[in-house]
Amino acid sequence: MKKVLGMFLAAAALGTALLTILPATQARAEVVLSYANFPPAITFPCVQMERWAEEVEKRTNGAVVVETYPGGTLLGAKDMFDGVKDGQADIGCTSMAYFPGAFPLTSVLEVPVGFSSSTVPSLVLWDLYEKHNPEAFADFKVLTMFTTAPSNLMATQPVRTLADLQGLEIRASGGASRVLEMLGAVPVSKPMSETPDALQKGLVQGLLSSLEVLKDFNFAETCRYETVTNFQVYPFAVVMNRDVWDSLDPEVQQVLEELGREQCLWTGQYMDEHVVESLAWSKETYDIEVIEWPEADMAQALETLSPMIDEWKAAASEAGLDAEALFAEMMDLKAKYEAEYGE
Ligand code: DTR
Repeated sequence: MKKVLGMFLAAAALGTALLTILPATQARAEVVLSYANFPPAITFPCVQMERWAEEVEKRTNGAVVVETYPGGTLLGAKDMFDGVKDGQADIGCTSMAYFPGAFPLTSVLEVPVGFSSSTVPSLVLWDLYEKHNPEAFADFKVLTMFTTAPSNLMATQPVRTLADLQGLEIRASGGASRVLEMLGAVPVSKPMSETPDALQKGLVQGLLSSLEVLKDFNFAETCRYETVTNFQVYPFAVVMNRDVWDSLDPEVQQVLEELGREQCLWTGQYMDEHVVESLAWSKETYDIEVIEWPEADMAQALETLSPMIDEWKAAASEAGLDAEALFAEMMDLKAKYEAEYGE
């Protein structure tokens, strides 16, 4: 990070008069922040990154410039936390689901409890984070959090019943891998960035994820059969190196603080709209088939998965958390936001 001058508010007050006197480069009192992301630029974690970068530049009147590195060009999914901690990037974005066991509190979002959007679980996650300030993030400044939309099955062959799922090799991560295992499939755990290759090589017959990837990764071409399961969501965190945060001017810090929840909501809403768009595009482009399981199969699947709640509680208790209270809090927040957003 390069920090030259922190008086962006003063610069803003001088406004266009200053800009007309100074050449553009001199008018930009700059802090340059590097922001690493793992999947391709077109995908939602990077779309939200660009939006955040733009907002920060705008709201600091150009005093802070964010250089974005999508596609793992600076850090990959699994190197993200270590890389940001070590200062290889100032900011990084990844899914906590790629780090099983590392985030005992926020992994509650990986339990399938029937979320039906990205907006609601994103807000639930942010509230839980803000209230409990989990120890797992002590080395970082958390800039925002959000989740995907619920996970559905995208497969190269139709999965019309629970029985059809038995023995299928399906790519997932974290809680989603556990879902597959419990339902009799064979989970192949990989971050999203390694999925196109796995599908292409036939190492897996599908994936369990949110449906916007049908379009963004062109998975609809290989996975023509989508089974609606609305299983768990994947929680994401955007973290900043602590020393970098401490070095920022209070005015800049305030801008970033104010963006935390707003960015979470923006991303949830973007994701929800994009899932709808992705399904329509996939239908039109590849004539995909959207499959719903018979009610009895869905009920059986949820029943089979119910021990995941206890598994999460046991792991969270072991980590010293009040698991019962946290789980209840998540469900209360879910109900509150579902009412607020009409779900
Ligand atoms: N569902 C998670 C996270 C995820 C969903 N969409 C994208 C796009 C790009 C990267 C990650 C994700 C997953 O399957 O990994």
